[in-house]
Amino acid sequence: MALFSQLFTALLLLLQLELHLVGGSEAGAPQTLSCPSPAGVPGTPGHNGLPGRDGRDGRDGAAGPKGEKGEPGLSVQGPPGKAGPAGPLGPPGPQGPKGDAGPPGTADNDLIKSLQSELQSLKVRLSTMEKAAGFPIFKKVGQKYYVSNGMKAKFDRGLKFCTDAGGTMVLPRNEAENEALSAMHATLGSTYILLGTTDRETEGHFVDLNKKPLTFTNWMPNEPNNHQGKEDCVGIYTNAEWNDLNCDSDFNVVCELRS
Ligand code: MFU
Ligand code: CA
Repeated sequence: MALFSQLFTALLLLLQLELHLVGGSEAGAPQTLSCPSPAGVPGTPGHNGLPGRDGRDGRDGAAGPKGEKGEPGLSVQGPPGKAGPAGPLGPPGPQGPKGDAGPPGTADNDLIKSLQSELQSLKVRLSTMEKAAGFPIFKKVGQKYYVSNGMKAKFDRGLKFCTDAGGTMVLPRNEAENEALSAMHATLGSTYILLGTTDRETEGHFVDLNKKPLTFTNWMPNEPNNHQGKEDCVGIYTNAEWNDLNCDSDFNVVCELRS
C-alpha cells in the first residue's frame, strides 16, 4: 500500500513537471501545488493596445431646407391670331380652255323624250278640242267638254250618238259639273237632259255606264220614284235637280268629251 502511494505521488510530480515544460513560456504565474504565500507587489501597467478597426458607415442624414425661388424664365411668343376678312374681289380671270365633249346624246335624249311626251299630250288635247269644236254647242268644264248638236233622243240612241262622237253620255260628278250642265238648258231650250246612268240591272240602284255606283247625285224631292214602274233612266231638270224618267221617251242629249 505505501508502495502504491509513493508510486502515485511520483507520477503526479512527473505530470506537473510535464505541464510546466509545455506551458512555461505562457504569461501568468506559475502554478504550484504548494501552499499559499503572501501576494507580491503589482507590476507596472502594460502599454495601450493597437486601435480597433473602423466602424460601419452611418445612416443618411435628413433632407436639407428648400432652395430659394429661381429667376423668371425667358418669355415665349403666343400662337398666331385668326385670319382677317377676305379682301375685295379681284378682276375676272381670262377665259379657260374649252371643256371636253360630254358623253354622246344623254342630255339630248332626255330633252327629246320630254318634248315627245309633251307633244303627245298636246296632240290628245287638240284632238279633244277639235271634236268639241265640231259641235254647235259646247262648254268647257274643268278638263271636260260638254257638247251637243241639239238633238233629242231615246236613251239608247243617245248612248250610241255619244260613243260615235268619241265621248260618253254626260254625267255630272260634282256640284260644279252639275251647275255647268244645267246652265246649258238655256242654250238648248230643253226641259230635261239625259244623264249617263240607269237602274236597269237592279231597280232602285243607279250605276254609271261602267256599272259603278254614283258618288254624286242631286235628286228632286221624292225621286227617283220609278213612275208607273217604267223609269230606269235619269234626266237633269232646268233647276239642276234629277228625276228618273222613261228610257223610251225622247229627251235632249249632251255628251262629254275628255282627254
Ligand atoms: C212624276 C215624276 C215622273 C214623271 C211624272 C210626270 O211622277 O216622278 O218621272 O215626270 O211626274 C209623278
Ligand atoms: Ca220619276
